[in-house]
Amino acid sequence: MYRPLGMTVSRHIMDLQRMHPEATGDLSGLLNELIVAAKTISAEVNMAGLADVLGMSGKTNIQGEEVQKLDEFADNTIKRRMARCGYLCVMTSEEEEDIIPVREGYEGKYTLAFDPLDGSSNIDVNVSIGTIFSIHRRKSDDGKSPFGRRNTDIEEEWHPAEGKPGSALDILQKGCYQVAAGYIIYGSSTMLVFTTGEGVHGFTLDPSVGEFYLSHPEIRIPQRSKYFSVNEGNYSYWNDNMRRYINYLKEQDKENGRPYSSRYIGSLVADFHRNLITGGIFLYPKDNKDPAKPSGKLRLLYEAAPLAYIVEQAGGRAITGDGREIMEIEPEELHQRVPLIIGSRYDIDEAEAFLDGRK
Ligand code: P6P
Repeated sequence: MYRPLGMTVSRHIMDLQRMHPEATGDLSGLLNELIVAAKTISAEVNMAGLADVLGMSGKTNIQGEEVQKLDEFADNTIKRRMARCGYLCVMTSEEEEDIIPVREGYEGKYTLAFDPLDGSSNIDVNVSIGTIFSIHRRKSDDGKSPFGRRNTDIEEEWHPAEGKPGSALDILQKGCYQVAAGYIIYGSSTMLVFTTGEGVHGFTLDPSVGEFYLSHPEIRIPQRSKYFSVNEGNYSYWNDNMRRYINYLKEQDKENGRPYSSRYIGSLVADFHRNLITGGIFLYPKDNKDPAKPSGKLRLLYEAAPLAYIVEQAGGRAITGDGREIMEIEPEELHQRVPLIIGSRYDIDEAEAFLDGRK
């Protein structure tokens, strides 16, 4: 499909919809509502240094983390706007313990999982942060996911329980059943990057117009990289295979493109976005640093699964490092954590060989 630069994201979404005559326009409406929420958050984030929104809110979230005022603002902005958009049957937020119901009488056929402001510990030091979202179709009355195959782009004959509130069961679906996933990165510019299963496209916000314009059509992650992103401060908590892999990347072997360079911001969306554009491998493996988090720090529904969908659509790969593809994990609870190793396919394959003990 021809995508001229200067194309707005709204036009891009409508063009995608036109490619599916059976589409009802609900997904387009849902994405456009999310985009309005993103613009609202972007304006607040960019004012953070000036307005009295810096610092802590004095509350803690389900993860036991201090909730920053901007976290709260972002969470509320998305919740309030999406609760009555009419396209969702249920939502869940990384900041909230339980599912978030939609307004009665406004129930629709999709579900939304979101991390309203990931990397919030970086807010006060002006490091890029981001919003991550993941969209599924609700399960049908018989409790089955509507599609049996990955990244379906065909609306099969299916009758959702229209008009009924959704439940956690509608949320707890494999990443491969996602209908759309994306993130907004609030950095030197605000960018929206998302997929609906037909490639990955990036849009940059022109704040003077309030429009997202296509700036990165058909994003493809380089198959091999020269960057690795990991918090080496956790080295002593990793297993031997993980240590061997990172040591291997740092060895001098110019013929085989090593040593790699280390790039780690400590803000997942920023680290992921850089790797998506330049190539790279990001690792947040399981470690024995915190007995309460044996599977690492990152969450499946709000971080790993949406970014896995994006990276696979861009030609990359996402695994746990203990034999599982992120997109195939059956979620068991809303705030489930998983190890995340994601990025350029060659590097993920090589990391997997070390972590399996095969290399
Ligand atoms: P660490 C930010 O708090 C976050 O959730 C992700 O954005 C980031 O990738 C990770 O934690 C950083 O964790 O343990 O390296 O500080």
